[in-house]
Amino acid sequence: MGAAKHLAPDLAPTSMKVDVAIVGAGFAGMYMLYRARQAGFTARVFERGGGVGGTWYWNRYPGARCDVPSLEYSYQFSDELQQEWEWSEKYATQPEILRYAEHVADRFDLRRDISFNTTVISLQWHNDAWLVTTTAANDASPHREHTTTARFVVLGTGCLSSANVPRFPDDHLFTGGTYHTGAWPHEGVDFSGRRVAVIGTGSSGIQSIPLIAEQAAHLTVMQRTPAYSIPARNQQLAPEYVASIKANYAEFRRKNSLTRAALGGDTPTGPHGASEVNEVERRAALEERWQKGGLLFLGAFNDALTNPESNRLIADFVRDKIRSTVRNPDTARKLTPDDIIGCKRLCVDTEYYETFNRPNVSLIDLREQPIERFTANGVVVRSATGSRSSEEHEFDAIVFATGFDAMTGAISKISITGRNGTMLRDAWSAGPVNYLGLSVHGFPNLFTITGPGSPSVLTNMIVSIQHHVEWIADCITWLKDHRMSTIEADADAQQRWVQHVNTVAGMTLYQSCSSWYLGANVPGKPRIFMPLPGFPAYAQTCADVARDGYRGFAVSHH
Ligand code: NA7
Repeated sequence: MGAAKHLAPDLAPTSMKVDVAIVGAGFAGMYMLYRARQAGFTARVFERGGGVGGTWYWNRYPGARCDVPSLEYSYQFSDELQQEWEWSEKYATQPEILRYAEHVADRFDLRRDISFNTTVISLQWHNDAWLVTTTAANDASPHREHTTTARFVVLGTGCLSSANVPRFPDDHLFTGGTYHTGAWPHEGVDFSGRRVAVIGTGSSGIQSIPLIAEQAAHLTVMQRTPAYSIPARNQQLAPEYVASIKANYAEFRRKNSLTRAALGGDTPTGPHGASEVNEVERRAALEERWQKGGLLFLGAFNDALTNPESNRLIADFVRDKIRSTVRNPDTARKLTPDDIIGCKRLCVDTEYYETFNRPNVSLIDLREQPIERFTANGVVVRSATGSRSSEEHEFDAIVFATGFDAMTGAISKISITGRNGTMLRDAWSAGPVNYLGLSVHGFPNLFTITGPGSPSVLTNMIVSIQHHVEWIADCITWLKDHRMSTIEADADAQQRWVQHVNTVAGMTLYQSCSSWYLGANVPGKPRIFMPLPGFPAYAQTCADVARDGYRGFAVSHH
């Protein structure tokens, strides 16, 4: 206080006190606010963006759409909400999901406890509370910082919210427009008549490429690794189907949450391994899933991600589909993946492979023709001929569909200092160690929603979010009821949990490729498999831990 008195009024920190500080107003932060209030806590949400929605606030690129069916990708905590909201399509578009998030914010009067355009820059554990330091983008002085004191901090920072923008030699020279799919201009981008490059062919590239191709004069796709993509078979939702789900929504949700990925309970994983059946049966099962469309394609057999031979048979089916769709054999060859299917997240598309049959679309395989440098007018890549020569491709705009510093990126942007001055970035220097994906030793009363070490991105995110928020709300209520002041993961329990996640991931084929699940897409990031496969077993463990008086946690009295 003494020091603050002498600062110019503009620089004086302002102070607020709440029970729970929540970082992020995406689906996680919004529901955490709702539950904290319901449990009688005061809470404040800090959100970098100008509105609610998180991922769906930022990812406004053409074609942005959820790859989990709308009737599942929605909250289930309020029956009135799930009954009254009308989804229009099997897979909702980004604008529709954003409208839903805004509807939830209004319906439950959430906005009054959310500070928008506000970035959390540091969290410091001090005198048994967290000091939350924030800056607000719309303050008169950009240096003005605010401090909030909170007993608990919940990070709802999102798994895919920190953009990965790779650097290339001379990239500052390019004079055309550059865009990252995860930070798309709100006013949209008109590509009509323009020569456009898209770098990256993960989900964001695969969703945007067909739509950009329809608009642009020419589209050049720059691909480092070909992805496996399954047709979405998106469609308007039939009112009778919606009515049949809504008539028994609770049962629909229950069935979904009993599956490994907490989705698709109506389309259970097949009872056999892909190598246990003959070729005719295998092709029939895969064709049926291909026609149905979507992520559940991989569930045709029960060993897609555990048996390399089965995985190869399934991958061969998709490789054949690519070759029979793409007319130019050289383009088809470049688009055909040769690694484990499902190792990187499967993509879901509408007319992706077909787009390469358009005369205004070309493909550069960056493994054969790496990017050498940017110029004022475009990008120089090595020539296809195999000689040492280079070729320049001119563009008016370059789209980076290059993904995210996943799962830990947004957390590591905040300077977090726990007990005894321990920095989270030091505790996580060899990878994001934690207990249950919810708590880190040395960081009392700090929770992560869908943190590394929990099923998160391997599941329907909203189910995982809802599960974590409810667990955290129950935990802090229990602390209050038992007059406890702090809770923190034990070092031993954390160690065992990290081993458990490694063991479970090690039983799968997930570790065989350079995916963002492993942190392998960001240069210098420690490689550790971050999500934990298997939602039902995980949810059971979390319930058991709570029932046993928060086994594996240290709790302290007032
Ligand atoms: P992804 O899935 O991480 O895809 C990023 C793409 O960008 C992928 O094809 C990468 O190739 C490519 N990439 C990344 N860095 C580079 C560099 N330096 N040069 C060339 N190409 C590069 O991100 P998305 O946004 O598409 O999807 C993220 C998730 O959102 C998705 O899984 C869904 O859950 C929704 P790579 O494969 O690394 O060789």
